[in-house]
Amino acid sequence: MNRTRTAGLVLAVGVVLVAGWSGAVDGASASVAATGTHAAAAVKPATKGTITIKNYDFSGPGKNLAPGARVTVKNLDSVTHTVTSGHAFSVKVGAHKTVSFKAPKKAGKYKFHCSIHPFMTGSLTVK
Ligand SMILES: [Cu+2]
Repeated sequence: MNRTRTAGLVLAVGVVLVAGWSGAVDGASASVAATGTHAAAAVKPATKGTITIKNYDFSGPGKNLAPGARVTVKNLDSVTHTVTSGHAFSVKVGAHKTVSFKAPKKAGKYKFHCSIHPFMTGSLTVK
């Protein structure tokens, strides 16, 4: 009887190990949600990001930025644009030019727009 119980335990440990290899490090009891949390924690805020301007439209940075991260702005248009977020940051980018600025040090979501073409909007998140 003892032998059967031991065999069962070994089997259970084996299942835990297999679960560990598939990413659920907390063992067999780890839920799908816990795996998701682990995946999110693995994505660290980036120390640099890029905002691309094309056809009067912002794209990027597309990921969370670390405080003070270097943000590169590429303007592919033939006109000047700005990347402006109130007092947090504002840079002017000439036609076909690339500039960079430092993301704010304070965590938060910063909406920005082009002060020349206010319909152009985007956002970046500092985490
Ligand atoms: Cu513009």
